[in-house]
Amino acid sequence: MTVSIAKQGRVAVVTIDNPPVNASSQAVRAGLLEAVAATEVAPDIDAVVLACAGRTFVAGADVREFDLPPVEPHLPDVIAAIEAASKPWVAAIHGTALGGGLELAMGCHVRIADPKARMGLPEVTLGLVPGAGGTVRLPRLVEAELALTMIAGGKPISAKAALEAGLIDAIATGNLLGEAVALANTLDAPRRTLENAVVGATNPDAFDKTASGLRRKARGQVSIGAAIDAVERGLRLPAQKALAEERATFLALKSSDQARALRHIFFAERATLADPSFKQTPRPVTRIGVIGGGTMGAGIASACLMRGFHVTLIERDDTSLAAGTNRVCGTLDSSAKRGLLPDLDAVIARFETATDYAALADADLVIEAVFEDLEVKKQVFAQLDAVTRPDAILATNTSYLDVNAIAGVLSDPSRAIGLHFFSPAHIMKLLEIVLPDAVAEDVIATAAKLSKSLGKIGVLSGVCDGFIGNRIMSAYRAEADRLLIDGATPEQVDAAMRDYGFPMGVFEMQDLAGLDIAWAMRKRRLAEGKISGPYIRIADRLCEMGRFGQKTGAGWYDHSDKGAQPSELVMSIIAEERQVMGKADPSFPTEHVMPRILGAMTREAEAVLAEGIARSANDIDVVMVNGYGFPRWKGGPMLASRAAAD
Ligand code: 3H9
Repeated sequence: MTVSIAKQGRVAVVTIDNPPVNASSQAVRAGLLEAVAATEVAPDIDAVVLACAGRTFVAGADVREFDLPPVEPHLPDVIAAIEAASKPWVAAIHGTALGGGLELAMGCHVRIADPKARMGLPEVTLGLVPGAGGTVRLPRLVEAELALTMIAGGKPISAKAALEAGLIDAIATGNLLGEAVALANTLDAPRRTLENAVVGATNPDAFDKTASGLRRKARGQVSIGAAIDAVERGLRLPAQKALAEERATFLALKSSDQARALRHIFFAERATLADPSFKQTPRPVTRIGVIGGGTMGAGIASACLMRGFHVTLIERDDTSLAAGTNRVCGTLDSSAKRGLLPDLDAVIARFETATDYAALADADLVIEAVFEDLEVKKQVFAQLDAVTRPDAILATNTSYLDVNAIAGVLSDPSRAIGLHFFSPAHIMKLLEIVLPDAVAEDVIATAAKLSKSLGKIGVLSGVCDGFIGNRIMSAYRAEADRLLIDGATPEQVDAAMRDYGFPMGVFEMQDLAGLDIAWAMRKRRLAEGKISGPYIRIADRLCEMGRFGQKTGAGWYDHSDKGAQPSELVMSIIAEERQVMGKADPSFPTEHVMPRILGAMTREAEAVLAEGIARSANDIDVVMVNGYGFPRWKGGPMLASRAAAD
């Protein structure tokens, strides 16, 4: 039974059992409505506890139903029936009460939660606003600014924060269900959230500031603005009117392109490693070695430490080791200050450092993050071959180089794999898992499990120059250079990309990341004869002048305390290169920029797919959204190009 009723004394315990996350599907909604009817007329029942089986309270509406015609009963009606019940309902919350799940809990008359429970209204992340009363009931329980950050920011809060804010009434100290039943026994009458006055804003200026900050951050994502408007209506309008308007906004957004795109990414992210052929038993991993304490290595070490692994960081000498150790400790410290690491000492206790590879003798997995040079990486792997256990997995964090060549130096290449992290590695969600020809299946399974343990989204990629993401990025970067030759300016290209929804444009991105890395790559590819077609020298000329971007104060733009400014020098170099290439027209229609950038992206993505480097178009979308700033609400380049073709 999806919804069952049991009796504990004079309390009915209504349990939802709808794995995996107790989504409020049609069967759940119908079952709940029946439970309201049954408990209302049962003479031996005085109160009701609403609980969930399995790992969580209701984690929201069933997102899979959003592409189907709506089927009654609708969630707002179910919640209204619970709220109107004559007997008190107590929500017993464990795991995550999200979206429709939290709305259901707010329709109950009292809420008690497990100390580890989290609660939120993440509908904006799916291109929606809450559609079952969330924007009307939450401001009747908590202060307005908190309601705004939860609804328009989509941020869940802890049980402790929920108790302090007034969202829940109690935190269980032992058995959640037992304490919920005990609480239900003490209640005389329902306490209906909708009958509360709105709590209002403690600090109206802070509310306005948060709202305008969220609108700025939205960058074209419609649901965020709609959520702010809905909260403002929830605060201002009579409850029933605000409920009707919220529902209308929810239904309009549900069928919007942005919501469809966000659902596409939601499910695509969860399917990247679903291939059953990789479900071999993973090798156990507790001890991880990281070679290289630069930005990337230190980030990887921090990411592993923060997720409970024992880490040994290796550097070539004491000075570099001290610098790498400082980087790791700095990251851990700032994470602890933000409340992300409750026990910093325990994390530091799992951190060791050494200059001798012998310290890796008992490592289960070693990730190298040394200088991006094939010979250097091969040497590192040869040294690792000598000191590590024969079953230890050896991973390279290269972002472009040939993982087959690196694996080839091992006596057993089946234990080599690519783990391409994105910087900052302790924050960025994407992990490209690069599969060399000889890799063992249980090594792939181990990498897949590791990515989950690190809280990352792992995507499998074949070996090629740049794997899925960097290869596509190189293609649209080259197109951006062609746009300059055809008359566009860097500011024009960057502004068009920002307007489309990228956090920054391709030239701004290069200035942030440093132009030197791509320069080294281009030199290598030129030497290998891998660059075809007319070669545009603008970026090379900037690098030859030491203009490597923000870190040198100049790149595509001039950088100072005032921020990035267009550079006359760069414009004169562009003009010269235009002449070299026989193009003289220094103007370009802005509306042609994005179709050209997107066209280059999707052409390369199609090639990556056709060559079997990516396993699916969905994986490409996940990579570009999570690693390269492609606007999530456009669903990634493959979905966007399909939508443009329709
Ligand atoms: C909403 O509620 C609208 C209302 O306001 C109004 C209604 C009228 N539906 O993430 P996981 C599946 S909007 C369907 O790997 P975790 C997921 O696809 C909704 N399926 O687990 C996966 O399936 P599979 C607001 C869902 O432990 C499996 O469950 N709610 C849903 O890492 C496990 O998922 C949200 O936005 C769903 N709602 O994390 C919450 N949720 O195994 C969305 C999950 O076949 N969910 N699945 O690949 C989450 O944030 C996480 O899933 C959660 C668990 C934190 C709950």
